[in-house]
Amino acid sequence: MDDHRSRFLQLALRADALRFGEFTLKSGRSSPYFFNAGRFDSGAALAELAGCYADAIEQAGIGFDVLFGPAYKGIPLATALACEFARRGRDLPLAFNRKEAKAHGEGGLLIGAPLAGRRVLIVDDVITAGTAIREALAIIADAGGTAAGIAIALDRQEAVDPNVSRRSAAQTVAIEQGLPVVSVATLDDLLAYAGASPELAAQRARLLAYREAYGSDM
Ligand code: OMP
Repeated sequence: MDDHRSRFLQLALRADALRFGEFTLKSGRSSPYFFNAGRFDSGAALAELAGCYADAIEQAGIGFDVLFGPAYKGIPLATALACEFARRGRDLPLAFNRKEAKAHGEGGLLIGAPLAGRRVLIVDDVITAGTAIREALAIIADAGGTAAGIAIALDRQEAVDPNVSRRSAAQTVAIEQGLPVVSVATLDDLLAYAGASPELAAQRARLLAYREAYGSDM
């Protein structure tokens, strides 16, 4: 497993961002695990997380000009990543959106660097069915930007409708939009990690059953 993948999983478990139990997802599915990026709630945790994202993005070799963090969870992630790239010698423009348009002051839905005419890398937390990512793609198109790729921490590798196709939501977005989707880690990585970790041995069977029911075929 790539170093950034295991570093990320260790960090997520330590920060309690990755939890096991029974959780209802946005899709209505009942999941034995949940990833809550809000638990990366200190400067050190965000800096370490940003290092994992930056490694994954650099490994994928995506060309882009600006980082975009969709509200809300993408905002601190994209911001921390911009700081990490600057630390690595690359000062990138950064933008994010607000969920409700403001009629006063500077107005509008976008904050930060302009997206128009630029190749935009979306930075978000997790992909399940791909709904949040599609919303971000629409915001970028409306602002005159061109999406260059999507970077997420965790790809849950779920099929939108397993009875129709076992293609994951991330694969579907990648094919439909012709965009690279880079994840720091995937459910497969979590399963591999759990397989080698005695503390997670009990969780592995439930994760496997969930993947059997909803997982993609890749
Ligand atoms: P999709 O929009 O279905 O791709 O799901 C992504 C969103 O689901 C995230 O932005 C979260 O709001 C939420 N989510 C998590 O945060 N962590 C998970 O492990 C699973 C979900 C989810 O509801 O699927």
